Amino acid sequence: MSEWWKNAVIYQIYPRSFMDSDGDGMGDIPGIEKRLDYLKDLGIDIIWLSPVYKSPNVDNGYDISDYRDIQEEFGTLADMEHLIGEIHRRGMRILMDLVVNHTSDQHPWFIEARKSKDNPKRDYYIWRDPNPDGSLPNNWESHFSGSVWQLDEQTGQYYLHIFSAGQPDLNWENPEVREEVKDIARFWLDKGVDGFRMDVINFISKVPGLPSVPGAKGLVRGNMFYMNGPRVHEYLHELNEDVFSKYDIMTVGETPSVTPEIAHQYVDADRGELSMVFQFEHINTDIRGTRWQLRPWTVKEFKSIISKWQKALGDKGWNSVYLSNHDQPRSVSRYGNDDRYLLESAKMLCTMDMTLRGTPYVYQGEELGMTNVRFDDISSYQDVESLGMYRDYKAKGVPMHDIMELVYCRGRDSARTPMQWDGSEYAGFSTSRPWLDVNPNHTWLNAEKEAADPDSVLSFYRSMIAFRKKHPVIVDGSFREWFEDHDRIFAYEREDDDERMFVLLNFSATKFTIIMPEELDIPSMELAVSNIGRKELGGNIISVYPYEAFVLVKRK
Ligand code: ISL
Repeated sequence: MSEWWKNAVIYQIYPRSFMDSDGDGMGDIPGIEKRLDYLKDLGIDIIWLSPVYKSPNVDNGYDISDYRDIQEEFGTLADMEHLIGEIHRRGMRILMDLVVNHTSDQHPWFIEARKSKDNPKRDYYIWRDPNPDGSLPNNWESHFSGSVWQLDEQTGQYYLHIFSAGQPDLNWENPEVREEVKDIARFWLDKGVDGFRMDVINFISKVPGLPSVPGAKGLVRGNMFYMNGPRVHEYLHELNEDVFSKYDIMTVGETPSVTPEIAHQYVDADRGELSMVFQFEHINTDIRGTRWQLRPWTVKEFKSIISKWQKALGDKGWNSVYLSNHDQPRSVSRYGNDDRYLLESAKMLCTMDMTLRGTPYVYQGEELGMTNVRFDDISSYQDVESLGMYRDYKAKGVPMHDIMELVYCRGRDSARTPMQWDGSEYAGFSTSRPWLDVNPNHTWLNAEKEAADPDSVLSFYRSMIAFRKKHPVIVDGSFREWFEDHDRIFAYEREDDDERMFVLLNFSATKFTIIMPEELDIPSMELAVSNIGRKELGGNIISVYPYEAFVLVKRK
């Protein structure tokens, strides 16, 4: 089967924030359809749609109550079928988000399951009696604050929810659950979708007995007992054998806590599991443990992780390349400079994404250089994770100023403010006030303005995506890092039989001079990309400007 996904550029749409077609302040499927030409024009090959299924929206669609139907606010199943057709008509492909570690507590399976201990659906979920002393079954902390256990009054047992109580975990040990998942996958594949992004797919196998984390005081993350668990590969292989391998599709697993060694087990072609995974190591370089525990970020650590993955999943396996998504702060605010060097740094990050080996993902608005938002009051925020932290930290007496800073720099709503199409009141996203307010900077940072400006971030993305497609060395070539010990620049060389490419990225607001090693033979190379409008490099001694990025090429 061809591996079309290796050459592709993928664009993630967060449907509620992309485009509203009916003026209710909520993005929808017909809205997406209206903007398909924008994506085609950008050079996008594949669209990944965050969940659009029926959902009570405890976690914005990541809590699904009907996998075979569409959330009313987003449209109908017929709208979705039409969208799939329109995407294909433009020569693009579509991935759906398959969220099957858990369902919504409003899913008919769970409604049945909680009715009685002997209900036929009971074993679709994970239930435990309280301990004899009345304490919780174990000490695991939910990702969204509090315990992972919720007491179900009717039957007197607890059910497991790694995320919110509205997201009970499915019991994958039950073969009926696995058959249900296969049926859901087939349902969408038969409608023509081209694959899946699989939500926290490495959480599906729990260590038997669900042991408490030893030696911990209070609640702690039980990661080691459910991430990359004992049967996860068996389950994924089964899914692949029975369903995925029968279609010409791609799959990308969301897998927090994987090392390259673990990732190989998910993605190597001979394993028959997934096409690629999202690893988290490079985006965890400014946090410890959970997203709310900050630590200083360094270029050195960040680039060493990226290099490690480039080398490890080069010839065998495959990388995904991404800096942001609907769960992460805006990339330019996090790794670039969203103030004085917004333009330069957004383009620098784009240069990296489009020249690394792996499939690059652009998260909606990243191609405009959209930034984090700072709303004054917590009431402007909607994210279940941020609000959980807010309640917990407030109760613990953390100063309000510190809590809000965490919301600003780490909260997920920064990535979820509506897409900035133009400078009008609701950013051209909607004709009425959106479900989450627009970022006030939409008056000057928006797609309409950028489309008309050859020097904009948007124009740069378009040209870099086209550049990537013209240079197969980016997809197939080897990767060699240069200036490993430099604490501001990330530099690397890509090479195949036809071409040699050198990329230099300045991750700082500092201007400095570097001397290029003779071995690189810089004077023989041609300047192909510059994010600051450079016309030439000069010789081997180069003045590097703040957040500068350039790419040099040489045909062999
Ligand atoms: O620990 C984390 C955040 O504190 C992350 O690892 C998080 O668990 C991970 O990003 C999972 O995200 C996915 O599943 C969630 C959903 O809320 C996210 O939007 C989704 O991307 C539960 O379905």
